[in-house]
Amino acid sequence: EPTEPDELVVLKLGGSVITNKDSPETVDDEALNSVLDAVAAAFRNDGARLVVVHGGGSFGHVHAAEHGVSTTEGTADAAAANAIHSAMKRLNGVVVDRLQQREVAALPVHPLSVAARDEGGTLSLPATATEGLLDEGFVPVLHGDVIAHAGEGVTVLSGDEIVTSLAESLGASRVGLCSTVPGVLDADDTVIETISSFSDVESVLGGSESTDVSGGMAAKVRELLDLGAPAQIFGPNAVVAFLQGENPGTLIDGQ
Ligand code: IP8
Repeated sequence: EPTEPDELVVLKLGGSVITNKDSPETVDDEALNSVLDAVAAAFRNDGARLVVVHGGGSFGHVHAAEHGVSTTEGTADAAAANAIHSAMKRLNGVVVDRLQQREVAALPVHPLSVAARDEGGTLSLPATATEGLLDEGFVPVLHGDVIAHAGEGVTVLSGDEIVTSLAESLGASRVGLCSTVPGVLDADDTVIETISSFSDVESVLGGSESTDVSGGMAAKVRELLDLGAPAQIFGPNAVVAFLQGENPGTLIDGQ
């Protein structure tokens, strides 16, 4: 059935979907345009609430690697931090502009300006700005970024962490992750339809817990199982289906 007007949907566009990973700071125009066409076609500005989050791809990750910055390894070098942040803002600008060209009321929200981690790495991402924009009928577009990290300078905040945090704080009804793969794949490369506990997929994804939150499907599935909302992982061709309330790809629902 179609998305209810008061539903809040969080949609993440994977960095490797919308950029060309092999070439620094290159948008994959065809892929990005087709995903944004799908958002514009399926999203109704009339009361439906949508938050878009995107990853870094060949923008943030190239600069983060160059300066040795990750979700756990920080830098106190302001120029390095700004190189990563500026690259992400350039990608974010492209996404926001192209959504506006498609009559979607998109506006940027930059995590560096609002979020931080404590000494233990626990994230605080106040949703005030995002929620205020939603209430005014805008579509907030957030991005992976660098943020203050107590004792570390800045560290990387991944798009997946933003999705999990905002889904909880805003009480999202549904979460969608648009990835380069059509879902979570089993040993025969068949899309797994539903995952309701990690033991369902432990043999396929491996049991070891990844320490890098932005690395690996196993860590992603674990995080999504803990969410209060159902999540879907699907490929670029399934954005319309997801926004129309269908369950493409893999449904991850631990509740
Ligand atoms: O691509 C990280 O976001 P991700 C973005 O969602 C940066 O892991 C700054 C490298």
